[in-house]
Amino acid sequence: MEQFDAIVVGAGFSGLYMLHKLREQGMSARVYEAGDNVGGVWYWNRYPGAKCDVESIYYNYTFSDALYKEWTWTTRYPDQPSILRYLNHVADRFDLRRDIQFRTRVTAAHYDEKTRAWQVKTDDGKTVAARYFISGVGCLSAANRPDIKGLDSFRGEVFHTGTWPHRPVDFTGKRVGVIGTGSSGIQAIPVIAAQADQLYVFQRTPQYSTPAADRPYDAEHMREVKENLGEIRTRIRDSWSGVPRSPIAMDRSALAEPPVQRRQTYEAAWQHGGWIHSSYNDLITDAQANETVAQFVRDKIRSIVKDPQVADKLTPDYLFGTKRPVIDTNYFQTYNRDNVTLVDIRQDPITEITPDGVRTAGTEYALDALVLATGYDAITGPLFRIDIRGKDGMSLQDKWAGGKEIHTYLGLANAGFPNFFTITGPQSPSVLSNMVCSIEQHVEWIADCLCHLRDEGLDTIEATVAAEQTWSRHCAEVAHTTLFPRGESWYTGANIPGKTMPFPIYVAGVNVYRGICDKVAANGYEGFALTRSGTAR
Ligand code: N01
Repeated sequence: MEQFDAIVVGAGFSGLYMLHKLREQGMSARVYEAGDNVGGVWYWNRYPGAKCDVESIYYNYTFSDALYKEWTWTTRYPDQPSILRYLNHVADRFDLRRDIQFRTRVTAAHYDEKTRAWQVKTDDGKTVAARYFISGVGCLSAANRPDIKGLDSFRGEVFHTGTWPHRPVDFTGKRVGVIGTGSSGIQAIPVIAAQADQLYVFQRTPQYSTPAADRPYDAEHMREVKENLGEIRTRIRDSWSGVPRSPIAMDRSALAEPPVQRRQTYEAAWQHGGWIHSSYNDLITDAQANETVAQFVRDKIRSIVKDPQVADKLTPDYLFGTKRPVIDTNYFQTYNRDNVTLVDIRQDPITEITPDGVRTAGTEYALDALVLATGYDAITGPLFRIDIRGKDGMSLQDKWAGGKEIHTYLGLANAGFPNFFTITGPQSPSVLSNMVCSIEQHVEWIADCLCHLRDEGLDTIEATVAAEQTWSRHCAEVAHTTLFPRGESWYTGANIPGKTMPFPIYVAGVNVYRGICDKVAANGYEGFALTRSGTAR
């Protein structure tokens, strides 16, 4: 059986950097990647209009000055092709491909207590052994294909935004249906509408969305940015979300300002583009403050969408930001087009998909193509696709009661699963942060930890049950100081029938979180049991 120091799953932002760090430390590693190239979610998410909603200059690695200087982003928000080009460049620049096995899915990883190694099985029928098993599967890589009666009977083409084909898809002259109005649907809908003959949008829940105001970066700005990586890195790391916040009013409560001034603030943020919820410091902690921004966006929707009945259907009534907010390019304007129809499936539910289209309780919509923008079995989904078993054959799925309970230490490690690390795992800042910032922090922490184990001649590291309980409790307590747990969203599995999980994200901020992780390491990996040749210390 082949043996490695570490096996890493996934060749996205996490897996690529993890491999680079392991190699730097002289460790042997193999990365398994299901796709036939690097990129992770950015390899699969090729749907029309796919873009990141974190600004380009922040949504990239900051570990290498040379890499940062040699890559030039051309627009404020990076589109999918640019991000994929960037990750391919990273893979080539650091010669990473030779340790990545593509077109291979990890199916199982079992910890063998006798050898203190992980046995990792892949779908090519092989098993390899490694001392460390590291997940870089991401939080949004298990596509949610909805269980709608008759879906397989549809005669036209069916696409999922998260597994878009690698060939060009042309909707010209076609009648297209889109199910789902999350980030993916909201990005794809305006682009598909401009191409298709007719577009029918099947909306279950309306969304708060604000303009991205994407624009080209000018050359002088990019020159300055490249010269100031040190400062940018510090600002990213010192921020709450891994994105330096806009300076607009964020040191104040929304309720501390008179309504006229508050609206001016929101208007300025709307015109500037991007995340409006950083306009004040309490929009996500105080329901009354939250209502001020929610109402502002509702008014905007009503002012953009000409048909008041359509505007009503597009207007959300829940707490702003508790479902992942979206930034868009001409989303609400798209409903003013003659070839776009909004179907509110809460009022007129989909009863089945027929060979010819979508049937709702009231109408039948004839379609040539159907786009499922129905999101993901998020956060636990990608991990549960692998049969991960720790000590005594305990599976991660059983340990977390299928996702109904989540217990981790720092979102990085699990009691009962020695030498297993989850990059951006549940109960870390993950999806409520700039993922690349959080990935870099986790990868660097793990790499330092593995060096420590090697230097000290230690075999295993395992979170203690007590540390895990304390962390999970702390995570929940912090979450409940915010409005996040009050929303119905994929954060808690509300989008998947039968799935409910406790709020799985650590929301004290990437700055606070980094400090905690660093302190744990500085205190000799407090909260972990470290063992050497059968002895615990
Ligand atoms: O998925 P979603 P997504 N019948 O879960 C609906 C990141 N991302 O792929 O809200 C009918 O948000 C569902 O309805 P409801 C980002 O973190 C980032 O759009 O559950 N409808 C919802 O409208 C994002 O949040 C970027 O009631 C069904 C939609 O489908 C995350 O990925 C771009 C249904 C799914 O929305 C996921 O976004 C893209 C059913 N059976 C994604 N099942 C950027 O960086 C689900 N829906 C910009």
